[in-house]
Amino acid sequence: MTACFVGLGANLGDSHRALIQAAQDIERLSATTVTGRSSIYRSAPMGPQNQPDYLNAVIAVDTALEPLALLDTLQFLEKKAGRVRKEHWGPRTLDLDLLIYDTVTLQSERLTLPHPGLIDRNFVLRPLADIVGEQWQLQDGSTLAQRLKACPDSDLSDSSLGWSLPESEAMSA
Ligand code: A4P
Ligand code: MG
Repeated sequence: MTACFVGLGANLGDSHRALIQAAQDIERLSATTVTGRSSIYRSAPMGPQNQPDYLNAVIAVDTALEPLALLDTLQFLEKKAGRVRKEHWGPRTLDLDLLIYDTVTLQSERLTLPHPGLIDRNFVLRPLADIVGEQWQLQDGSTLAQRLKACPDSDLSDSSLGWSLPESEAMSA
């Protein structure tokens, strides 16, 4: 099994439900376990500003899937959530980024590891730090604390939303 981190983002439709569903779907994959979940954050959009705020989170995953097979699966789950690729950095029902796959570094047409956006996005670094702690080191030796300090200061707050739907909503699902 290999330790990975997956970034979740959504800002169209029922984003909270989309994040919960994605984490559940990943947990149900064969030879794959979700071992940690960050808080769920609300963040101002990076990129085009004429789109709603995002919900962002990170989950830790142990998997036997190879990197490209995991990416295929994440993209399948994005599609299942109704994701349509239109505008770069545009609004989306679900975005699943493979942030880190153990110590693998890779630069291919389909997959870059670690994810290139990891180091300068507080909506990725903050939730990752929830799981591994701020002193955790990235592959270049820098800590999450250092990266967070150097990160452009964009609006980010804990949404106080949990990883299960409120009972009333769950019953109507
Ligand atoms: N790809 C390469 N490496 C990876 C990887 N490690 N994980 C390729 C996932 N995908 C990877 O991604 C384009 C291609 O990247 C994929 O086909 C895959 O093969 P995409 O998700 O289809 O396109 P995109 O999302 O428009 O572009 P990009 O550059 O991936 O954007 P990001 O990095 O996903 O960012 N603002 C806030 N507040 N919160 C957000 O979560 N997200 C984005 C999108 C914009 N603004 C945001 C947020
Ligand atoms: Mg993406």
